[in-house]
Amino acid sequence: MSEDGNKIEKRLQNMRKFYEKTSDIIDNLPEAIPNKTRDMIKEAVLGDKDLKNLMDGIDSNRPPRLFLIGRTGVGKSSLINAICGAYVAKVSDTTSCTETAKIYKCESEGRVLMEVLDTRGIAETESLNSDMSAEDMLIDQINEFSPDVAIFMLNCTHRDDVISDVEFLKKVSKSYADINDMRLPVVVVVNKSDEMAPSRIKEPEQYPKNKVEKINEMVRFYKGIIVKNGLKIDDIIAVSSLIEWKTQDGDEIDVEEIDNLPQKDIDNLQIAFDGRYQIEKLLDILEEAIQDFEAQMGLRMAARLNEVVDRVANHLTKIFAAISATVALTPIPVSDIYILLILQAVLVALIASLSGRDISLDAAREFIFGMGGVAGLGFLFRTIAQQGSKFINIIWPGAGSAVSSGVAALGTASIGKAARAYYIEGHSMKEAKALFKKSQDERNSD
Ligand SMILES: Nc1nc2c(ncn2[C@@H]2O[C@H](COP(=O)(O)OP(=O)(O)OP(=O)(O)O)[C@@H](O)[C@H]2O)c(=O)[nH]1
Ligand SMILES: [Mg+2]
Repeated sequence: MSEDGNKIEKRLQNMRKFYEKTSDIIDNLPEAIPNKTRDMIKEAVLGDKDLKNLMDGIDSNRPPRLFLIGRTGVGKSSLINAICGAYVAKVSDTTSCTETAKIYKCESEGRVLMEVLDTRGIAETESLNSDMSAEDMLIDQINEFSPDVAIFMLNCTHRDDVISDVEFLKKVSKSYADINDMRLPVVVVVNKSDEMAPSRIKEPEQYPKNKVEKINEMVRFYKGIIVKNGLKIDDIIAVSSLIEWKTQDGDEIDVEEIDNLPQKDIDNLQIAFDGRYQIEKLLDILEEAIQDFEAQMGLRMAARLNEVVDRVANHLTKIFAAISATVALTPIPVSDIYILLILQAVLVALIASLSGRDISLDAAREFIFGMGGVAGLGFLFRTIAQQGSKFINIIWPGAGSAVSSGVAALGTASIGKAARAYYIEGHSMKEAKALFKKSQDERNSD
């Protein structure tokens, strides 16, 4: 398990190293590439804000500390899984465990993704414990935990009594502000949106209008009470944390049974049905609410780790397709096809770096020729550049004597997709080639 964790860490580090080297790599490209094009590549790759944020996050992040408050069964544990996109293991911290408040670390693939203080709220606390100081004890515990954000969870389908928790959160906020000299960010999450009628419709994209309206009405209802009672919140949002899980063998598993599975199966759980609604939007809200940069990055990494590599590969492909299009804006003569091939080779090398491999531009170029069924002969590359001719049609069908913007972009996008399939998803060369061809054909048939 921790080995996998290290592997991910290593891949991310590798990618970051490659990213940092991008500038040098571009400077060292063959002279045929005009300076203007070099600058364009640099600007597109290094100037991209999303990409830069991701890269920064790799190095400077810590697990965010979330303070969850909500009634039993409202879906606090499910929300953590929904945010992480994985079934996370809870590793209990022995320092602080009372009946109503638990602190634990959430781990996946050997990484601590976040730290959670999980409480059922003051109403349940009081019912369990008539001691008047229960509330103060809980507040002390919260301050000791020092959360980056508080998440107040409510149920979308029945109107809980929220006032006692609102009053409690006001006290927590006040004492947090006194101690930390800053406001405790509070985000209200109205969970189980999928259960709003018609509850049989669980696919978020298919929620009918009346369902969405009823969900929004519930949000307004809760917001009204919270605001009226004077609790300052950062935002309120309705979500569904619904995920159904299956084992690697494809067996669907009831959530209640998961903890009885062998650890190996738990580590390898996959999503059988994804009913998550507005979780991405919640993530944006949480990222905004959290003030500490490293915790913000930690949340981003926790939530998006599984998708990070894929997202970056997609992103790079888009960036390079756009550059190819710009390069070919004035249809480029066949002799300049060389520039496009180099651009694509850089893209392939970057994508390969995401898989943990360092490949040379030569190897990347061979991969590109492999897509066209051309043997990996180095001299062909130059021959193509010099002679144009029939080879061009293998890489950019219908290119003729010049490459248009659209054709260049498509060629690069298709190469990116194939490289992702081969280097990241571990498909065979043959499968990558089929994907490349399919991507090319889709456009040609438009
Ligand atoms: N349909 C639906 N079910 C959900 C959702 N979120 C959670 N559940 C289910 O609700 C039940 C309780 O969820 P948990 O995540 O365990 O709730 P909890 O708040 O952690 O509960 P405690 O740990 O007991 O305080 C489980 O059966 C979940 O599968 C949701 O958004 N939609
Ligand atoms: Mg729970």
